[in-house]
Amino acid sequence: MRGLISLILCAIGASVVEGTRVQAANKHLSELGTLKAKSLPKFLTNNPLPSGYPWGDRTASNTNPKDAPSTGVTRHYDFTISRGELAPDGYLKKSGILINGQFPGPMIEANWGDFIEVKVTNNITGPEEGTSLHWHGMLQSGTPWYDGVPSVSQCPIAPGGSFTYRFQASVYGTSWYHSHYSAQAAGGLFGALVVYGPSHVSYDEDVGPILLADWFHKDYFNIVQNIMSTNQSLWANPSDNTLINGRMPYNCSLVKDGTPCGNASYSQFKFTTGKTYRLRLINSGAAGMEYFSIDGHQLTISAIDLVDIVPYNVTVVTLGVGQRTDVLFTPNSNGTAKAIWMRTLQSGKYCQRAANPEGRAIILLNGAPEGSIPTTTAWPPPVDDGTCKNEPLENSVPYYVETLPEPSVTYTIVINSIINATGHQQYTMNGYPFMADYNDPLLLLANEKNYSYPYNPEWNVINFDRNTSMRVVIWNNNTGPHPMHIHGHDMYVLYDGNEAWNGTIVNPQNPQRRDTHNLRPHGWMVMQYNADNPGVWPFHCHIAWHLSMGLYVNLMENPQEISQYEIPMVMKQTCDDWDQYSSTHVVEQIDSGV
Ligand SMILES: *[C@@H]1O[C@H](CO)[C@@H](O)[C@H](O)[C@H]1NC(C)=O
Ligand SMILES: *[C@@H]1O[C@H](CO)[C@@H](O)[C@H](O)[C@H]1NC(C)=O
Ligand SMILES: *[C@@H]1O[C@H](CO)[C@@H](O)[C@H](O)[C@H]1NC(C)=O
Ligand SMILES: *[C@@H]1O[C@H](CO)[C@@H](O)[C@H](O)[C@H]1NC(C)=O
Ligand SMILES: *[C@@H]1O[C@H](CO)[C@@H](O)[C@H](O)[C@H]1NC(C)=O
Ligand SMILES: *[C@@H]1O[C@H](CO)[C@@H](O)[C@H](O)[C@H]1NC(C)=O
Ligand SMILES: *[C@@H]1O[C@H](CO)[C@@H](O)[C@H](O)[C@H]1NC(C)=O
Ligand SMILES: *[C@@H]1O[C@H](CO)[C@@H](O)[C@H](O)[C@H]1NC(C)=O
Ligand SMILES: *[C@@H]1O[C@H](CO)[C@@H](O)[C@H](O)[C@H]1NC(C)=O
Ligand SMILES: *[C@@H]1O[C@H](CO)[C@@H](O)[C@H](O)[C@H]1NC(C)=O
Ligand SMILES: *[C@@H]1O[C@H](CO)[C@@H](O)[C@H](O)[C@H]1NC(C)=O
Ligand SMILES: [Cu+2]
Repeated sequence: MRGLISLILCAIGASVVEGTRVQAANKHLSELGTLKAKSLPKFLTNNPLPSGYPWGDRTASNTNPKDAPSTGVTRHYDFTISRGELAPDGYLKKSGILINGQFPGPMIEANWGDFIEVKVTNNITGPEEGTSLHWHGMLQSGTPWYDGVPSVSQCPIAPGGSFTYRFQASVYGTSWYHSHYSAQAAGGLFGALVVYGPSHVSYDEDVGPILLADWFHKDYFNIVQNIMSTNQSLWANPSDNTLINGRMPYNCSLVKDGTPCGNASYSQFKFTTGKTYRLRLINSGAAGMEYFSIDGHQLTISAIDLVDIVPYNVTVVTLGVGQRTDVLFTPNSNGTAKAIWMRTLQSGKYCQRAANPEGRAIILLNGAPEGSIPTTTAWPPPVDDGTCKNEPLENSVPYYVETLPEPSVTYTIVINSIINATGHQQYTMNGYPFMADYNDPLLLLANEKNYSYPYNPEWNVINFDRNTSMRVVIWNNNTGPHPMHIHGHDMYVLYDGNEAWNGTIVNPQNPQRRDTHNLRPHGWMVMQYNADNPGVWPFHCHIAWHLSMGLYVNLMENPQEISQYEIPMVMKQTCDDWDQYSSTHVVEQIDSGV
């Protein structure tokens, strides 16, 4: 009897301690998704220019969004990257990767044309890892070495080291940044990046970023180890939950191993009927496609990636990993609902592997009290036709018209998934999986006029040399969907389908442009981009695990001009530091490295 009582007391004691630990871990969550989160301004006001806007009299229609003004302003950020305990859904995950002790990482804000300068300090310990940050969608014209891809534009930032990125916010809209070192982003190493610019639509309030992401209870390193192992029963790694702005209570009755669970909350938003809100949707996940919707309301798409779109309505917005969509949302007063569900659903046979595919957040209408739980009904989910397709190209018309040039070369890439001779699964692009060499960044080699790599085909370089506009036909010869992302450019998307391309371009007078597009399982896409940015530019699938398995090529552009760049000394210093570190420590490169 005494034994039983002390057992009960002991269990109560433990649960209080564990509850406190969950709460402590939750202190790392950012204010995003809480009622404390501030709505965003139309622009940052500490440098108003005479005409009233930081970008002068440029508008969304009279100026190419890539012709940025020179504002002379630099926005400074100081990031320290560390491990930390994280339980955004209440399930106490052992270790995440945080920026300044925060998850998701701090939002970066700038006006169109400003420079963004971020000092990044690598404080990842227990165990140590290299790192680097990529600024998704930023063009890096004239600064390709600050693109943040280890083995391509830089050596990793060694443990204990710092590195300062400095680049222009030369396009405007909604984006994000994330680690490009192995799958660290899946450990939480990402945040929103917003560039204010002219608007072609009107709205009352900018709600700011809404990050949609799958969430894994296992450490990212563990998952990559499983995926890269030869044990096939470890290859499927379903996500455990789906977060909106880093929050979504886990169903704790699913916990079977005694892990502390609880004390998590939904993200909440306070809206008023009749007002129009701008929501900046970002799929910051590792693998799962997201279908975003708000019960009972249509949403008006106004931008896709960093490109303004002629507005059109949808009920469900499709976002592959890495993709963004800005939508306008006007709560209506139909019915009596005081609270509405916002939802993001990972769905579709090939588009996700999710144990809990639906993330939800609460919209409180017209002053409804905190804690109100909606009872609204979801839109019917998208029909699972197995394609994981984006919004139809036909519907997505860029607001600023850009004429498609004649391509100077048409190049075909075939994607295959294979099991190699040692029993590992890999993805190949034209026959080869990518494998990074952290110590020898391709851009720095090209700067030394070393731009043919016959000795190492796994660096997967396609040298487009002096071509002026490159058309690339991609055939996906496997059952995986692949959100294909290009660095340093946006791409015209000319075709997206289940059948081989017959040469017909969708909206040939003004094709859709974006930086990430979903390639369908067993499907085709055709993209084209202009040689306006000499460099070595990654083109890859944004699904973390596919990238780990090598689904990646480097597009080399104007190598002669790369050799003319005066690359800052800090790039060589960072490699010297990494060489020093890697010659005295074991660097466990368990995947492609990016
Ligand atoms: C929340 O945390 C407190 C300790 O701060 C604990 O007593 C309580 O049981 C926790 N609730 C849940 C649902 O885990
Ligand atoms: C560095 O990481 C350690 C361990 O995670 C942490 O205790 C410490 O606060 C971090 N330092 C900074 C400056 O963030
Ligand atoms: C493969 O993984 C499964 C699941 O963890 C495990 O039960 C099995 O022992 C492993 N097989 C080998 C050969 O390691
Ligand atoms: C939570 O999981 C349990 C066990 O599978 C299930 O019975 C229950 O319906 C789930 N609750 C919710 C709200 O999904
Ligand atoms: C709300 O009312 C408007 C105008 O009557 C209608 O167009 C819209 O479809 C309604 N929405 C819902 C969710 O019923
Ligand atoms: C699009 O949705 C908005 C907001 O719900 C609505 O006001 C507008 O009438 C819709 N437009 C069309 C063409 O359906
Ligand atoms: C198979 O792939 C793994 C993982 O990328 C790699 O380490 C291994 O060397 C490859 N084996 C062969 C024979 O290429
Ligand atoms: C190019 O760089 C690679 C990797 O450092 C090196 O092995 C090769 O010798 C270099 N080629 C030339 C021509 O310098
Ligand atoms: C264009 O790219 C192709 C494919 O890499 C290459 O063979 C060709 O030489 C390039 N043409 C020019 C003008 O650089
Ligand atoms: C497509 O995949 C099949 C096997 O799934 C393979 O036999 C065929 O060679 C592949 N085609 C190309 C062009 O790689
Ligand atoms: C080519 O494909 C498009 C769809 O992408 C179709 O509408 C058109 O009819 C096809 N043209 C021919 C000649 O097959
Ligand atoms: Cu993929």
